[in-house]
Amino acid sequence: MMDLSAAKTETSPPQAFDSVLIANRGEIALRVQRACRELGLKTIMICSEADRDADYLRSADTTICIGPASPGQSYLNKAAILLAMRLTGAGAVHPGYGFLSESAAFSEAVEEAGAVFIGPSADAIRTMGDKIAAKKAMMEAGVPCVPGPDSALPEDLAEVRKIAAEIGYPVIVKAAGGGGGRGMRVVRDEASLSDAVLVTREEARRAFGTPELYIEKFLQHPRHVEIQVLCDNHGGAVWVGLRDCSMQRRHQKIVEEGPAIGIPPDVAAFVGNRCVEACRQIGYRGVGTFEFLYEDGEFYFIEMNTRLQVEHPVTEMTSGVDLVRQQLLVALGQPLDITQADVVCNGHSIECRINAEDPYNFTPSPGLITGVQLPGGPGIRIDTHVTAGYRVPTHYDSLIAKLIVHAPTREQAIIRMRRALAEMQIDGVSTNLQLHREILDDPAFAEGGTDIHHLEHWLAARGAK
Ligand code: MV4
Repeated sequence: MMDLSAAKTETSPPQAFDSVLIANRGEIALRVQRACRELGLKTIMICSEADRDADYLRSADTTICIGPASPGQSYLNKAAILLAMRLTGAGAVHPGYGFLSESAAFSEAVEEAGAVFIGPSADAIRTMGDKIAAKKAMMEAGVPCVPGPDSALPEDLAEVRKIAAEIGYPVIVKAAGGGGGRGMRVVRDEASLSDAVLVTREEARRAFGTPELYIEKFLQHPRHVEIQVLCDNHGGAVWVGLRDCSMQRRHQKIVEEGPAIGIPPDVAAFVGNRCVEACRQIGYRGVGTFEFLYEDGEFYFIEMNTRLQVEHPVTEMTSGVDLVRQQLLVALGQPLDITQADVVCNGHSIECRINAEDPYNFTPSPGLITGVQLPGGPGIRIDTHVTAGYRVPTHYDSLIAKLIVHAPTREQAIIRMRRALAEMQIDGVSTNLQLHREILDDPAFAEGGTDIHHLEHWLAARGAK
């Protein structure tokens, strides 16, 4: 068992804990549980009725079934999770990604119940959830943003026309409550502006409970490049390299890699340092990701994610920083034991998200996994909760494994990923393994630096064959 006395005396006394409730499922629940184990923290895993027989739950010290399969009644059910916390005496809650990971209300409820929410403050979550407030905070901190006002669009359409004309078409109208690709509309000319604003406003009102919109220059061929940050509760903050997540389909990332190639190190360092400065200004705590569009050598901030991300292993492989361990240490009140100078990224890492889905039409393929063959050898990491005999439930995301490789160069990482994908086999359900093999053989991917539209164009061409 870890000695928590240092954490207790160093910082605000109520922070220390010796058990963590993992409010998530699947591979990320297992990832968090592994980090807890290494720190001597007791683990409490919640599960739904659909997950209760899964093998990965047996690695926890305690498992508690909190409700039916439907996410609203289990992994999104705040009251049920708070009850599980109380019943098990959990000292902290790790939300993983998705589900309640970016719910300010949940983090507040956890803290009101006397436990530690492993993540940033409810205030920080709320600010970043409001995309206008987030942009305003970033502009104030000197983080480069997409051209456009850092305020809500006025109701008056003549005013809106003036703002759009100043930015220059094409523009994009986005909902303040949106994010991740939800609630946005591209506007190519003034003739389509007012309809686009009115429709997006109504959608926003319905979907996000607020009609607030903002407007930006629409960038036509950017890459999606993101910067990982890590902050403690004592003013310590570092950025931990860049990832390129441009290989996506319908806002679902398929392949991620780090570092983002072709970006001059001084430019990356400049933007990384602005992100760290922004974190200090807003009193950010824990891990976070600054999402940028990168076009013609320039960075443009779009959103900040206040959670641990699916693709965090890419950064762990290149930097050697265990981000989940760091999350736990920060939540325990410890100051970061690394400075920016200690963060040195080496080599290249690529992650393939292995989904149980049809490799051509992308529909989910739940069911019984009858066989699993995992690749191994140098530079291979697999984050998965599945084994032969595991049944992929119908109710959740289709991610069943993350295959991550690390090698000295990008070229070698690609060769290693091809080799690993050739070794890997999953039987019983359809997976996108074959899709990944084809992507890794795509000459444009091998060249690198493809934009956010490349994969969808490539898929359309593949489908036409
Ligand atoms: C944009 C954009 C172009 N210009 N904003 C989509 C998800 C959300 N995070 C923001 N998104 C975009 N915002 C401006 N001003 C293009 C996208 C976008 C995108 C961004 C990242 C990754 C994939 C994408 C796919 C389509 C559109």
